Amino acid sequence: MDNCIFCKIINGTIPARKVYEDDDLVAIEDINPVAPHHILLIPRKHIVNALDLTAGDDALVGRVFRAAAAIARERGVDERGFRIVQNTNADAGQSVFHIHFHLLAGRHLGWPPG
Ligand code: DGP
Repeated sequence: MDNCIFCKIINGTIPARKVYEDDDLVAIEDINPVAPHHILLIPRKHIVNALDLTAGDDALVGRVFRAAAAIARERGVDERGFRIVQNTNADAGQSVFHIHFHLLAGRHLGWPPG
């Protein structure tokens, strides 16, 4: 997608601090972290948000969750806990319309979220 900031990060046009990548996804440090660990897991495929997922993406979403858990383990925040968040559309605060999953950890995360 020509005007997608995350497509540009994935193809290297825009720099980002990558913490993990494989054939299906890229994980980067969020530019505006709201927790001591704030990683964005971004599928390489340009999917807009949860409403744009198809049955063919089921395994991809599973990959994202397993990669997030691996990053949490690697950073030693697995025991204390972490949160995986996907915002879809305006009320949820989605600002980048290429699906991504926030991995948040390193502090107490309140519930319900804001
Ligand atoms: P959301 O509100 O769920 O759409 O989250 C978008 C996130 O993307 C937000 O936490 C800030 C982050 N972000 C936006 N632009 C960039 C960028 O150019 N680089 C990085 N690393 N993160 C970005």
